[in-house]
Amino acid sequence: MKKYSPLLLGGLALISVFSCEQKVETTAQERPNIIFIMSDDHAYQAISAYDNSLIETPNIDRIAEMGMLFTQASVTNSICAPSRATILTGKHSHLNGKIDNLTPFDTTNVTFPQLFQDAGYQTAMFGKLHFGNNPKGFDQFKILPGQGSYYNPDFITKNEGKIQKEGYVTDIITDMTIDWLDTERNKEEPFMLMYLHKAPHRAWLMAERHLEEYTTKSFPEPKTLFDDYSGRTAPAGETEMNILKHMSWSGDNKLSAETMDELGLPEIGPDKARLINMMKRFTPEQQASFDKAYGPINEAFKKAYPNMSEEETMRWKYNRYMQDYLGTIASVDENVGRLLDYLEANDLMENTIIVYTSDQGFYLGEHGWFDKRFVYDESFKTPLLVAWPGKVKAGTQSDALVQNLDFAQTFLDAAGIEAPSDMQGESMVPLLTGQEDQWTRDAVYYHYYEYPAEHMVNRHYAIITQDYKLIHYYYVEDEWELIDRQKDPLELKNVYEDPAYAEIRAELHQKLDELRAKYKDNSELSQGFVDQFMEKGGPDRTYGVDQISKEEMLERRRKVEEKQ
Ligand code: SGN
Ligand code: CA
Repeated sequence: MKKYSPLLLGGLALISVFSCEQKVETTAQERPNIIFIMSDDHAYQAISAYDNSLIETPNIDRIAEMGMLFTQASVTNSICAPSRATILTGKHSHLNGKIDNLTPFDTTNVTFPQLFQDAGYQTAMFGKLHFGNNPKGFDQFKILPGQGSYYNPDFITKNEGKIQKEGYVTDIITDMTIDWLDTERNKEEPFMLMYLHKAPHRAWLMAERHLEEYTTKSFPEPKTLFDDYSGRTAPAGETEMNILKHMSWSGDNKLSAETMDELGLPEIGPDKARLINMMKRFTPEQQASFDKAYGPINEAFKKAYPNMSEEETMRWKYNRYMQDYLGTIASVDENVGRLLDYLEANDLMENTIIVYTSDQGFYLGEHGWFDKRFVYDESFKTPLLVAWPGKVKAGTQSDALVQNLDFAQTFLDAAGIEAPSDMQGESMVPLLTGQEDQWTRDAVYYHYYEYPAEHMVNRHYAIITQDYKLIHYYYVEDEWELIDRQKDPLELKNVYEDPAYAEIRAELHQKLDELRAKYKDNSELSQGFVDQFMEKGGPDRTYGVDQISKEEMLERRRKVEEKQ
């Protein structure tokens, strides 16, 4: 018989006591700290706790090892600032008003950090917010202006105005975060800390120390890299995020203007300017590191390109993309490790909820794409790993349909702070503490608005259950899609018109109507936003890389209106 040490038995007893705990009781003294770690555009396919075929992320994985991994976490609107607004307000985009990256955040919204501050928590935010205005409810913040820069970035700070820091953004944000924990906060009081990375956002500039390793690696391709979009309605094929057609040669794939000229490569968007602008921020040393890594890539491509087929070019661009994208994640993982080490060394693990997530998922070549926006899994879903030692059982997994909409109420619940009644999410605390039976949600709602705009992903809303997605593309299309998530996990086939699905289709339509009513979304509100979009365009504006004129856009819109 195996012998267990008294220490291990003690540990097991503790785990079982915690796992059958009925309710999370929080008193003033034991109010948990919260560390919300969020990166920007981090696909779950690039976290080894989910899938290790692309990269090992041992430090991010530590959070899942200590706690719970969510396999069906998703966002309500797969784009940066709207996701952040939903996280902070606990409301869908149409109610908090931040439907896209273009409209400013309405600062009269109540956000959960304000409620934490009012309740006596210390609050701080470091990194990317992307709101165009400063966050409310923070004792301290140092945020990147807009998208921010990878190298030698500027920060907008609460107390020192605008500052510039030399170095790599992921390292700097971590230094600021650890510094606040170590020297600035009052160690007697609980805290709520938001640690928000810019990486791995486009255009994927990795830290100098990762260049050599990552620019020479090869990565496996997804099954749908050469998707021809034939199984779905028009929007999938009309979008401008195909790696072959829309990923820029210079800004994204790091070919120089000289290489492009020599090969006669046509610019995709403001192509050459992208790389030139990014490099303007480099110190001479940083520039030299980049030249050393990307010089040979340019030379090899110059030789190979004249004999490359379209298929080979797609493969080359995909691998180049993965090298840079994953290279930036290497630094996120290292820095998350630094923070976790700090927490361990300073007895901060015990009463702290640690969340790792992303503002949305990302396509890593699935459907031939980069970017996000669609409700298809890789961008609709987002990574979510939660540790709360003592409260969340280590190494557990949940397949519940949780969303970024739920964070505000989850944190408020865990801290024993009352949530405003108009927040629309649900607390995940029962799921985290082993009371799944209290979680009854069987469907979530999605609504994406940013169109016409970069990448040209049409507006759509959807209901998503464990088994199906029912999607409505509206505005310049009027198309329905039904995806069978169990039979068609790669999401290649629209079965909306298939008679075998007539019953489920009717059921989902009804459920979708109910969800739209529950969350108070209605076409009138969306219509107002649509009109604002068109007004912003101006008479001569064209949209997207493929240059669709405003007239053409209005014509598409008119056709849909006529049909209705
Ligand atoms: C930039 C990127 C886009 C990206 C948006 C939104 N273009 O505009 O590819 O979709 O941000 O991203 S870039 O050429 O400037 O890199 S988000 O994460 O902020 O929503
Ligand atoms: Ca993002």
